[in-house]
Amino acid sequence: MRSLLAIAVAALIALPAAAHEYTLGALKIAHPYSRAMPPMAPTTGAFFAISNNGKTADKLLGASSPLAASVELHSHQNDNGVMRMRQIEGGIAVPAGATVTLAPGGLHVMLLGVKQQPHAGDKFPLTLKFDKAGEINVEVKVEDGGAMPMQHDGMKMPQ
Ligand SMILES: [Cu+2]
Repeated sequence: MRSLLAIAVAALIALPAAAHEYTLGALKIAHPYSRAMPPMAPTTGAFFAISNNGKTADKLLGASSPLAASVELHSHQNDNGVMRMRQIEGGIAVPAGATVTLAPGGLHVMLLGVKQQPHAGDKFPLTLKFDKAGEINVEVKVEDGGAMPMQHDGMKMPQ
């Protein structure tokens, strides 16, 4: 009993230390994370915030990861009450002085054809490609987020 409690407390202490960030030119990429998914799920999402501290607008053009066959930039749109994911054409704009947040239910990086679902506590590499700032490799931390399955191509989100 006592040891179980100790493990639980240790897990709680370990979680908040997860914040991590990266700098690429005028861009700051804060806390890339993902949510643990069921083992057989073919997709997962990656989320982070991009701050542009420069004087020129930039754009997230795309991403890649050895974890997935392909990676797309997606948005969620409310289409007559049904949340649908759409691929964003032309990239995600990051205006000068702005912070753009990718989060579950909104803008996200979608990993398709995931070779092996990572578990909570795992990390996986993700390369982000920006129009002006170039490329950066970040580590995505997988969190236990009560995994809401991310569905694709106009499928209904479970309510
Ligand atoms: Cu998506």
